[in-house]
Amino acid sequence: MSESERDASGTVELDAVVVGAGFAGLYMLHKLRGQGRRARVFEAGSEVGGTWFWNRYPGARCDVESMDYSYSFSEELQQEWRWTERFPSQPELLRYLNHVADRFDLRPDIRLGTRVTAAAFDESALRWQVRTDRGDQVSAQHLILAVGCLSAAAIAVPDFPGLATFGGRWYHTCDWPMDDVDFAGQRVAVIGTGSSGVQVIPEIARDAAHLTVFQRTPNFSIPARNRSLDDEYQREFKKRYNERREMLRHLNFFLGNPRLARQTPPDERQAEYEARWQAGGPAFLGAFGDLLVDQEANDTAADFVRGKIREIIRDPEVAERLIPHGFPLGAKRPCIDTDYFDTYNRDNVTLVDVNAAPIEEITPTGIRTAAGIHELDSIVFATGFDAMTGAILAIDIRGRDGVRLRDKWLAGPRAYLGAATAGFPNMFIITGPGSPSVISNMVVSIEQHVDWIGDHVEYMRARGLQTAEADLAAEDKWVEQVQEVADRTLFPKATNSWYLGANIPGKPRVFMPYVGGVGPYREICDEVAANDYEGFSFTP
Ligand code: N01
Repeated sequence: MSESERDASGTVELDAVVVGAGFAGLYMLHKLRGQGRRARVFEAGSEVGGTWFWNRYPGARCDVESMDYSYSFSEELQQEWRWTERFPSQPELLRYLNHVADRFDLRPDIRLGTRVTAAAFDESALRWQVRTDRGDQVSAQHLILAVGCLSAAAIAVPDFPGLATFGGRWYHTCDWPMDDVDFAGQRVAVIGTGSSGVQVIPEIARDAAHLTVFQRTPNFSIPARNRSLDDEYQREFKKRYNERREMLRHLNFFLGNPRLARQTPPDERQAEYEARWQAGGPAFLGAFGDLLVDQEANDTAADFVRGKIREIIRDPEVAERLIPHGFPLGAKRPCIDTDYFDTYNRDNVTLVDVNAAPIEEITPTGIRTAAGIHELDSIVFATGFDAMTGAILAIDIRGRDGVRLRDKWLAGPRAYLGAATAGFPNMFIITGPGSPSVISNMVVSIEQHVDWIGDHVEYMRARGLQTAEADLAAEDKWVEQVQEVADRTLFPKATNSWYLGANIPGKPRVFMPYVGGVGPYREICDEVAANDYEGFSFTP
């Protein structure tokens, strides 16, 4: 930090502190710089990239297509960058984000390897006082949380007795070592069959002597049908890039295909599912407009996928154990895989249903379930995250009257538009709980939030306003609206999903994302802005 930015006490004075240097933090910094603001990003990782820095497990790949899962804010960037595959791998995404950091010269304002530990709103100065684990003391008008919804700061490792005694090595998919891990010749366990488990399982099965998968809830998974992207495809795509981006920005989640499954003759419905299964990817869920709002419609798609699982897996008993039941397709985040179900046809793979044989303890040499012991050399936890709130609450954030955010959110997160919370002036959350976030293309939602927050900050600067604070009434109304919209869908029917915080023992069960679609959400945010940020109070 330059000396000119420090006051007499050694505190650095800034316009904004941004926490996190993933997709959200990098663009937020670029935006603030463009507005002439002095901003610093603090990032706990030793490189930029956020989720794409930490999740370096074998097979880590995004399930949104590369051409769409990328920034649209720079025409030059989107024209220049060349993606190599339909679904981008973690290394490619990390290269992309490093390129963005260099191309826009962002690095001078990013402090890597530095974790923000505390932030307190100083009511006399009307500024945030921010502290890091490396002793930084920073004072900023705005605190912008770009910590991500599924963050390394909030990984979930179940509290199995005996883990500390395990003599082999253990890993979490989101805290993977920087060096390659060699499982050759090893007996390996993977616990968890969500998106991370579904990606890592086929990779480890290929390398290990034996893989045992510990499954609690079988998941729906659609084949990715990943492929390389040729130049011709990209040239054509890029000719209409802006049209495509505009369409993505205004997407209504439930209007992917206006046809309704319930009104479509069964043979045509099957043909539609088959075509989408063959095409691969998350577009399967857009097959019909009623799949996420009508249980009977959903059953037709879910049954189709169940049929596919039975077709792929040779052992009918194993197939039955892998078939999801009890929640609608798409209500828990569906997985997109490469060779996932096929992996269970291998001789070196065993599936353990932990509902039938619960894990009792981890011993020095393996995992003991109610049915016996599994001797192991390595254990991989693909057990997910304290999603959407964990990384925010890992920071000791105190607002007006010293109120801790952790206390305010004790019964679940509350944020106006999912972006600001009453009692915490000038604090913004990029893709926070109550915004479309994880039920959308994250990059589209990040860009929308960053632009909206940037405009909000600029609005305040232009009028000489010191603070902006979400009104409690506006916040309460929004939280209610998020719930109402969710209740019109099948999402809350998956009562054990991380969308509800159900994977974390003791976490309040509140449906966190806004599922009304990024288009309608954008309109609401734009209207709030056009009405002088209705729902916010300002101090001059
Ligand atoms: O985590 P998860 P994830 N004993 O919470 C199981 C994104 N993502 O890291 O379902 C036994 O989905 C748990 O079981 P259950 C994406 O948004 C994207 O896989 O709670 N098992 C579940 O099977 C995704 O949704 C990509 O009953 C236990 C698994 O662990 C999100 O990240 C790739 C257990 C956790 O699944 C999270 O995915 C990867 C216990 N005590 C991630 N505790 C792509 O873009 C938990 N489990 C492709």
